[in-house]
Amino acid sequence: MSKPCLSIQDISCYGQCSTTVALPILSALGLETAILPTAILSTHTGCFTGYTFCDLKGDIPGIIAHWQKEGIRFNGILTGYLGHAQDIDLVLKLHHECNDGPLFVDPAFGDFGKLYGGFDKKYVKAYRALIKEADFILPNLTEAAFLLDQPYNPHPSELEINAILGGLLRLGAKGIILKGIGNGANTTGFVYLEGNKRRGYVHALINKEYHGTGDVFASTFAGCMLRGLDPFTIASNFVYEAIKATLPDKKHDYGVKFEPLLGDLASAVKLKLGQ
Ligand code: PXL
Repeated sequence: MSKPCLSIQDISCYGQCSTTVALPILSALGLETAILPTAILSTHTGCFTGYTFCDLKGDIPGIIAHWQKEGIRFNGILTGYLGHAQDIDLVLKLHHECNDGPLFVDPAFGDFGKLYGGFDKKYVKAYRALIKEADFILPNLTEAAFLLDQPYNPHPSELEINAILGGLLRLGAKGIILKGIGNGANTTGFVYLEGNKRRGYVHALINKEYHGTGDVFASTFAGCMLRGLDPFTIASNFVYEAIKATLPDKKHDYGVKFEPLLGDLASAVKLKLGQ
């Protein structure tokens, strides 16, 4: 029985984020996928109002029990937006009992100094258990600030970045990809820390915010890692190109147009395999 990569996050039926982003990206990278939807929303919560929210947490224990009965296992787990603090224990159960690969955790609970609608400090507190178990965490500066229970600073100095990384290490994080860090006013990027490896990745800042870019980044990162491709360069270039491809459509700001670029991911895999 083959072992798919399991994506655990909500289904936002409309809005180019979470599951509808993760599946095409992982598939373009040639990975078999499985999903565990934590909730179904009519849209994401970012720039829509009046969305529906169907909490699926009651179904998850039965799904896990059935998978275990069937002997289903995974070669990696990617988590994004979870609807509920209880989902965290269920993710950990799946990781401990059914996963033979890395656990990638994109906290996906806030941005621009604020928690997304529906999340509170209790959720953040519970989330620390997941940070401790993850092989890779991909927080932005907002999520890092909440995890460390400290004020949000959108432009931290080098010293402050080191303090954030140190704080996340103390929470038990292993590989940290801290997003939203540039090198001067006109760039953005991320810092990666694992053991004594520390690298910064920057690219030109495009001055327009889109929802779902974190999800595109996390899926590409996890998929490339599982395929043995360079996840750092490929994931940051992919997000950058997707934003660039979206800019001409002024009415499209709820997500990014990554779909025309999926062929590039498939080509990267082919090149790696020498086909
Ligand atoms: O893109 C992250 C995300 C995922 N899922 C839902 C969201 C958001 C961000 O707003 O609302 C439901």
